[in-house]
Amino acid sequence: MSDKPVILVTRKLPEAVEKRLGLDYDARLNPDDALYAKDELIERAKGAQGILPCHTEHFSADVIEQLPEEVKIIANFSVGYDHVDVEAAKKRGLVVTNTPDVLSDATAELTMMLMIGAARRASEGERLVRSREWKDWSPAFMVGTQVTGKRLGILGLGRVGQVVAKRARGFNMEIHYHDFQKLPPEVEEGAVFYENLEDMLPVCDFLSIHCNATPETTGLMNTERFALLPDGAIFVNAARGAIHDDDALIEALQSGKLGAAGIDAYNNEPNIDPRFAELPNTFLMPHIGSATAETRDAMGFRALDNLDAFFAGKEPGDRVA
Ligand code: 8YV
Repeated sequence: MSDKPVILVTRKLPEAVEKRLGLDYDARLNPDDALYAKDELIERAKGAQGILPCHTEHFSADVIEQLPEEVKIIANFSVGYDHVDVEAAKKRGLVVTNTPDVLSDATAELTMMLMIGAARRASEGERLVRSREWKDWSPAFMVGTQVTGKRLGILGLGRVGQVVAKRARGFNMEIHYHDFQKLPPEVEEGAVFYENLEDMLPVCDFLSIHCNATPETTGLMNTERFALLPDGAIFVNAARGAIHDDDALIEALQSGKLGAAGIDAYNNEPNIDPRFAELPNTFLMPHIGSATAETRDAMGFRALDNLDAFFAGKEPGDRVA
């Protein structure tokens, strides 16, 4: 028997990550990438000192309570950790870590794609070409909204939000933001701060969500707040679906209050509200913000750095509980 710590890895990870994992740990891998339901997750955790999960595994208070005693750390392969009940973990003395920084570029890239794809009617255009239904061209054909020079509101100017602001400046966008507090000038780089979200919404030609999903931010974008946006505004969410209320968002898209939406993060993934797919003015991606080969390797290595620190008796760099 090996004396290496046993780590339950819930999903198939990049090859280089699994290779490094195998050097220092007794890794229980998931080569078929099967999705473990609650009971299976708890069962498979027996004898493991650590778990390396993705956001697809839910560590509710109930699951945490039933985890075997020997499990000491949950080293997430994700920056978001809304799938873990952090208070329940703290209560049990479980260490929880995440993978910040390494996915900011990839997620900001996808955000720009959502913004441009929604504004320039990418879904409609692609469908026309692929279905061979494209028959004609005219000056009025597939006219969208210009991104260049518009006002972009960023809800949460954190790691990802800051990279989005930089990329958007490349399109001469004017950056506005709402966060818990005003950030230092070197971070703001000229962005305009709003203490109240409600004061920012009327100036957002585009609104992009980059805050964490917490009880305070859940359902933040509701009917009243969508109504405060300029008519025809474009809504982008590559963070978490929990931040927007599905009914409110769909109604705003149906009524034309919103011109379009670019979405990568939904409520109830992957069984999302079917109305999103029926709307012509949505540009939809399946939660792939961090899905680049470079970033997925970096996320895995970051999770391993956290495990290494923990099992060396040190404080993991990205401890959130
Ligand atoms: C990941 C994400 O794909 O890191 C996050 O919080 O939302 C995604 O980019 C996913 O969470 C991996 O577990």
